[in-house]
Amino acid sequence: MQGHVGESDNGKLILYKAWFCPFAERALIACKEKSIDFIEKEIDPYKKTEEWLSINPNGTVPALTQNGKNLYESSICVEYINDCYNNDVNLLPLDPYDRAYVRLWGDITGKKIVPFYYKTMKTPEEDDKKKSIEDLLAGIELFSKETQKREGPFFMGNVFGYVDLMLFPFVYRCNAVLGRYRDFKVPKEEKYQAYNRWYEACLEHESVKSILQDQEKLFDGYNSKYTNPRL
Ligand SMILES: N[C@@H](CCC(=O)N[C@@H](CS)C(=O)NCC(=O)O)C(=O)O
Repeated sequence: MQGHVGESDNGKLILYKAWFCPFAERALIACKEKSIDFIEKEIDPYKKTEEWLSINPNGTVPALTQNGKNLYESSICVEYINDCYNNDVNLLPLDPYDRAYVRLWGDITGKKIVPFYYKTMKTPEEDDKKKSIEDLLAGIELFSKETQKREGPFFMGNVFGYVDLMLFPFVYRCNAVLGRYRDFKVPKEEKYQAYNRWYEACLEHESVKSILQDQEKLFDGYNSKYTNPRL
């Protein structure tokens, strides 16, 4: 269900998102995984209205409201959604070590992959571009090596969860945007094998499929923002 800022929630969770935002997709996938009846509010996070800033003082999506209380930051929203709803589906493992381990890898991929997606997209210099693609691939290789430790196809094995949803929206954009904008491609080499298998499995996973943006639409969005696609 789509709604507008300020609409009453009747106890339902309201998720503020923007169609182009991979951080918001983390929370959106969590809602779908948990089969929640929630309200989606599409907003422009860059318009810092008083009303929007009263929900999230940082003015970033995702943010959520439930029963008049607000939360923001994608990882916090995901954990809240996981803790509040449907205990039959656990996005984070129940075992304390495993729970800490997935948080650790959410953090590692957030530092070793996510920033290099943005850097590769934004950098105009040829040398910097080459270096940031190398850094991005090094992060993906690290993730691949760790994923390979289990049977797969997902990060923790057979069950889709926290690390998968924290990372996938960004690497999907690596293909959609960097693939065309920066000639970026993850090679079909042994060291990326677990990653490539993981990517295909996520792409076919129901909750992910239900929220994926069209790659052309994403590319057009970024293309108009960074006007020369071949910089
Ligand atoms: N650390 C935040 C980052 C969220 C974020 O940067 N979202 C972008 C859209 S993709 C945004 O809302 N930008 C608005 C702004 O920076 O003013 C999170 O994990 O939720």
